[in-house]
Amino acid sequence: MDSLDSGQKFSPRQEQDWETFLPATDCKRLEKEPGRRKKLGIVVTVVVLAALVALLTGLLVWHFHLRSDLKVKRVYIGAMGINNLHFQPAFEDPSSSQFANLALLVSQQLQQIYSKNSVLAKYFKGSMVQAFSEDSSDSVVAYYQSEFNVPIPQQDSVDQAIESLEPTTGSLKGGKGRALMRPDSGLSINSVMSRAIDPRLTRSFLDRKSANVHVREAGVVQSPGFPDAPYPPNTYLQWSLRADAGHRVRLDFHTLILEDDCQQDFIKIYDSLAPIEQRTLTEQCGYPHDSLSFLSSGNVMLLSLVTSAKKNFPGFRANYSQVPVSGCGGTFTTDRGSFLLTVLSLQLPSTNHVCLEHRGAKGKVFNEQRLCGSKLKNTVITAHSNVMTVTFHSDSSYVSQGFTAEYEAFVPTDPCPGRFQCSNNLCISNNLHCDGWDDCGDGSDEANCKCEASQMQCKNGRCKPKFWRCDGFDDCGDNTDEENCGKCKQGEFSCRNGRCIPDKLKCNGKDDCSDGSDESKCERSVVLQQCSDFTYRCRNGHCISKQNPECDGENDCEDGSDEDNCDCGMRPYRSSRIVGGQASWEGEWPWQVSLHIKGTGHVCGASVLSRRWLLTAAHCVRDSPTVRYSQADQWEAFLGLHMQGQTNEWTVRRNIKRIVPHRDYNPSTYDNDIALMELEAEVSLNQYIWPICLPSPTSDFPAGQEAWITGWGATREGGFAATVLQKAEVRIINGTVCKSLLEEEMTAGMLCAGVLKGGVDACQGDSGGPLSVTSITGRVFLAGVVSWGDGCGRRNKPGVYTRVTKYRSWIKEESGE
Ligand code: 4AZ
Repeated sequence: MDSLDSGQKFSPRQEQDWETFLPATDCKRLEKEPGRRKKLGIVVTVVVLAALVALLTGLLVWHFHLRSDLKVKRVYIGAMGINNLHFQPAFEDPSSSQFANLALLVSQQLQQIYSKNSVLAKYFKGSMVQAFSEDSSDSVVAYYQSEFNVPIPQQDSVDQAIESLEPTTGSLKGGKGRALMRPDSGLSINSVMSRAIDPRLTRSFLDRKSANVHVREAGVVQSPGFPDAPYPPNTYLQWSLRADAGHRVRLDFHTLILEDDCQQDFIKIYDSLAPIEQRTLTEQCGYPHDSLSFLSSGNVMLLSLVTSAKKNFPGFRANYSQVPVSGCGGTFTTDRGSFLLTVLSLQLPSTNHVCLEHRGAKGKVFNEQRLCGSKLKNTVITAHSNVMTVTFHSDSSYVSQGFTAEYEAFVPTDPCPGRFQCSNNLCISNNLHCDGWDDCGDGSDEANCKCEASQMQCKNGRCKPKFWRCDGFDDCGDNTDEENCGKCKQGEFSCRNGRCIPDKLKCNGKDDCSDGSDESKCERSVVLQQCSDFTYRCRNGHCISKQNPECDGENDCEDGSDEDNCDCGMRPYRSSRIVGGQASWEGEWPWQVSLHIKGTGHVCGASVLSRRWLLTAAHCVRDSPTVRYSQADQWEAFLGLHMQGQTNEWTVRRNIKRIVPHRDYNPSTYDNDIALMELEAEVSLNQYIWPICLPSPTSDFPAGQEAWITGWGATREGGFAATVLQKAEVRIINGTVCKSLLEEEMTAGMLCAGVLKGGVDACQGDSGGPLSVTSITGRVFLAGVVSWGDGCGRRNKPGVYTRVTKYRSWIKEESGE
């Protein structure tokens, strides 16, 4: 109706336009005169305005791009190797006279270097020495910052000039003895490396602080406030870590929880005392779940933390220590062993490599293989004699974390005694051969397998359990387990009850299968003559053929009831533990609730169904000998929460008025593991608090469909709960497959989901929380409630969820939602 109204509003203007072309009387012309003058005035104003805008644009372009006198500050950070000075402890102390004297010499030296370059000489402003350290041969490395005032168009040429100061790789080969320059200052320089500083470190609003830490005594470094308060906003913190001479700095992260966006908050670790890009060991943000351990190549390391104004997280805690430099290289004569080399350059393919030489009896190299980059995992190099030499080359550019290798001697006639030999020469345990999983890394342990009676043979040679056939999931890897699944002939549709009907009868509005299954997964909606277990029932009692028609934006029922109550499952204004998961964005899961026992903290998850009702697991609200979990007054619910222990203006805490566990909940089988919680007072819905959609009883979540689990539960079996809300992607798993994998009883009220390879799962503390599935329209539906599992993240042990479709009418009866 609205659009028709607005159409009518336009008609009087049309009449007026027509009038101007009509022959008019004088009096009419006089009436029109003021209108024409007004029009002329508007035209003149528009032309003048356009001219002004063009002028302003031209001025701005000229100002920023063409005005050669407009200059910007450019800061370069660098390191200079001085090989005619021995390091003294006083050089560590910026207030000592030795530091000041040497800093002056270095500054003069830099000035002299820049003065010899016509571009740099013109724009150089000054240098400041920040620190000194010692290199492996006891001489000195100076870290400095040089500032230039550069006309905007000249920035690139200054960058190039700075980079051209560096000695080439070739000159470095001469090593310490080759001096780059011997200036008047008496310093002999064997290397200079400088680069423009990371612009995120030069933001003017950052509050800068630095600390010097000697790591001789092992200790802890952590972000301010950790773990009780979030780190401060708009800060740039630096920790300069020094070990004794002949030692390396080791840094092991215990916790790291930062904002996910590295443009805002991040840590950066350098193999240096200055933030030189090429010396970056790592940059991290968010909530990485790999273990983070770093080792310096020399006896210094720089750790920096940069934070933004918003979204401040708990931060980090890391343990530092020093480890003696073990002599590099050596000869291994044992049959088996491993060696480790850290902080080396494996990022530049052409100049950095690990080289494995294979020498014959007279030392002649007859096979050389170069490995570089980051794809060395599972690489096996085999020598055809009893000697192999590994050499490592690292140039002066980028650093990285290095490699670890295991070696093993073998009898050529039997390379993997008692074990299976993969095509890539890896030896694996015999029982991993033909177990259905790629353990070699190249699939060779699963190729050409002779399958057992209980297994099916995939076309690619793999064996998979027979009951995985036709479960809607590609288990073979080449989809052969999902081919020719119906027993019916080509051109026929296979009904759920096993009957075959011609394909063309599918979705014709008639129940040709006699179980409704030919009318249940249709794209178009047809009102059916009969309802079945698989068809959606509208409020008027009619059933329609479309699959999952609820809240998909189309009125499929004649009464429109499939589009009622659809203020759910959307992330309203989105901008932008779980085992094996990752941190969520704030507001990413606005239906996620944290249920706390008052005074104790987080116990279970739940989902927001409406302003008043939450849905959780019945096992969360069963009394234990010590806690009265079934009593509403023991609980408090946190909605709009992102990080445990840190509420903000959009977090809402509510007491619980009533708990309604399913009356048939069975604590020994976990059957009917579902409960409702009524809030004492309604909550307002907003960006951070929003209901999830409930699926209709006939909604289908087929095996293989992607789903998400979210929660603050343990991040590994037996581990600690997460602080930041975690998310992980899993898949719905076929019920038959699931029953065979789990020893306990599975009921019709349960649904399995997980990653059968293991490593991704819900865990203790996630119970009651959502298993959510996103529909094609982007709406999120609650497919399951986290219920139980055989441990967490174990291989072939999917998680078990309460199947919400089974309880749709129970929810309606108990809560009205
Ligand atoms: C629990 O204890 C729990 N791996 C929840 C889910 C799973 C295991 C344990 C599934 O709450």
